[in-house]
Amino acid sequence: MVIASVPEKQVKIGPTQLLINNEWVNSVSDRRFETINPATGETICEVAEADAPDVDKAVQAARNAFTTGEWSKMSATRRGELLYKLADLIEQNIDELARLETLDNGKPLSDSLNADLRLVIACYRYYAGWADKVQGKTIPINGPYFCYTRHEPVGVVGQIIPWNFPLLMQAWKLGPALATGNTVVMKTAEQTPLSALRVGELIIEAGFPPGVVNILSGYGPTAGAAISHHMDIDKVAFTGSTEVGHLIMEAAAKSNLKRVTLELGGKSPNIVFADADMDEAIQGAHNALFFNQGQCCNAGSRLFVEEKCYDEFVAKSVERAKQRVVGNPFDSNTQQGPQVDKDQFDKVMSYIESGMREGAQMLCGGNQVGDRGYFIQPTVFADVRNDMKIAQEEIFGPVMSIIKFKDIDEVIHLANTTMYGLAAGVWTKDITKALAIANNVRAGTVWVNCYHVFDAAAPFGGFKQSGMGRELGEYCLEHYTEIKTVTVKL
Ligand code: TXE
Repeated sequence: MVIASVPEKQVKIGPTQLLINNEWVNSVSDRRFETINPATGETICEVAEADAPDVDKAVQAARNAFTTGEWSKMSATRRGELLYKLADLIEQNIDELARLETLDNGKPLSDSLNADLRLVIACYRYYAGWADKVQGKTIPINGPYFCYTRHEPVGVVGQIIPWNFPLLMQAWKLGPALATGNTVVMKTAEQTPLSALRVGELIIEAGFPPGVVNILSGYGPTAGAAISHHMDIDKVAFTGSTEVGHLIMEAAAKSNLKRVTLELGGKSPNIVFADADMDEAIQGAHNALFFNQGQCCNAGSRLFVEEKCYDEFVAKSVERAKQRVVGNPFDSNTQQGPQVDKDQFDKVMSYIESGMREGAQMLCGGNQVGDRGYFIQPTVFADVRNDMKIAQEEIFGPVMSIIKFKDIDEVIHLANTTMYGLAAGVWTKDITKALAIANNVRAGTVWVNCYHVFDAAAPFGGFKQSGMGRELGEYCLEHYTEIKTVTVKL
């Protein structure tokens, strides 16, 4: 493990104000807050801080665009063209956006470029293609009537996104909302406001009319809560913690019954049988947990390993974790950057202490790397029990928890003993075992002999307290449309 020094890189900082009605404005209060480089702990710049009055302004702009503006009159084909244009502009600025993402979030530049940005561009293109293919049905009802359905946009959509994949979460939310004709008030995460604002500039450049996309930087309990409680927002789409997911639903229930979709936390089982290709399973389990500094809602954070291969698997996984290159996210050989902020760093360190207290065996890692920024050593715990805190709560950091199991019935039971149900993985050469896991584990996604495979066309979302509704794919469109039944007497 190597920690390089963290030289400051020249990264072009884009806009720092709020985007409302295609104009860059200060917040009503004129307040600003700092965004921090997690690799150094130093301030990058200040951005305008939105609160309830700014949300009101943005909602008004979005409502106007929805009901009376150019957007409501625009053809579906043209909406699709604008999304294609946005994807092209992002592609033309891919290096700049990747650098900005790495600066604000801390993820390795190679990941920003090759994972996040590639998926962002593909997502906008995928939904651009859907824009003129969302259609209703004709229904043969009884009597002298002609009956058909229209799939209409829900209206003004509030979107609240997290910091772990800032640009990708923006794309997952904007793509389907805009393809189906909604207008948007988006609040980005307070840790990572910069890249989404730069995309705001590209949205204007692409030619989206005023008010269609409004982007606010700000905090959750203020600007975020103003969105979830707003009486003139028709739907809220949220990605973040399960705790806040509960608050969002409560706010929707107490305000105007706005539609709610939630993509929340996870504690996903990743199951390795002794008949798996061991090298692939070890590398796959390593990526499943450590990718993105462990800050993935779908991380393979409960690693179940069959008794027969347990000792070999643990020893090799520890060796693999020790080789992981932690350091300056702008270095091309870096595999792991810092955690996103001090709060997340402290949270992860407290789970490491909890694992040791509860008697799990820490085989490597456990400490901070270097003395500035929020870097944590890749950490592996073995002999974890499924009822320990580190196996039940979302750590969201580079901490692998390995649990031994005897047979398939036991592992299915253990895998389902969690309040979450976001994703799962299974590694085996036996198709019967693989499908038994796929059918019986209660999770929205199951990966067989792979992990973290995402595609804009494949739906993603959670069972149980991991969320409601699905993002991506055709399935997502239904959450952004209302169905209207029209009956005509003949
Ligand atoms: O999440 P929050 P935090 C999990 C992960 C992480 C933990 C806490 O375990 O360690 O959550 O992270 C906005 N009303 N995930 O504190 O607070 C907030 O401003 C409306 C999993 O960052 O849920 C941000 O924009 N909005 C996850 C967004 O919610 C509110 C990704 C997420 O922040 C709000 C991130 C409120 N009252 C964290 N309070 C995933 N599913 O991928 C906060 N927000």
